[in-house]
Amino acid sequence: MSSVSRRAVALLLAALLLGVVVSGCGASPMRIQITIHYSHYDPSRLTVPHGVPVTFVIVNSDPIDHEWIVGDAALHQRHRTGTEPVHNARPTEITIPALTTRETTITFDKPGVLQYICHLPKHEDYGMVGWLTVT
Ligand SMILES: [Cu+2]
Repeated sequence: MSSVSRRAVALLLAALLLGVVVSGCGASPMRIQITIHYSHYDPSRLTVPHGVPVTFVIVNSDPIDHEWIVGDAALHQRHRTGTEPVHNARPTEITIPALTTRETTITFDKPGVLQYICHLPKHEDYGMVGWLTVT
């Protein structure tokens, strides 16, 4: 092999490696685990970037069902007065049955401060509230 073609092969390999790295980033969203224990979220404060998919892995370690509903103040006000009894249709509104784990992937379109709250009766009053800062 001439030195020119060897250099061409090296460049090609470098490009392939770079391609793998770049597509690898796109294929696996950022993952954040939130554990629910004694009707509280841990962590209860999170910061995520806007414009990229973020997968939330929500582990319910309690023997009762919970919700994880993320949004702004207006959304939470609607949920306080009641929407659906079980949430599965939107990535931002998840019901996590007792002792199960649910995953949801969300791309936040703009920076802001949101909250995640469980709107089952009395859970918010008990402290089932978290803050999500989107940067
Ligand atoms: Cu709850």
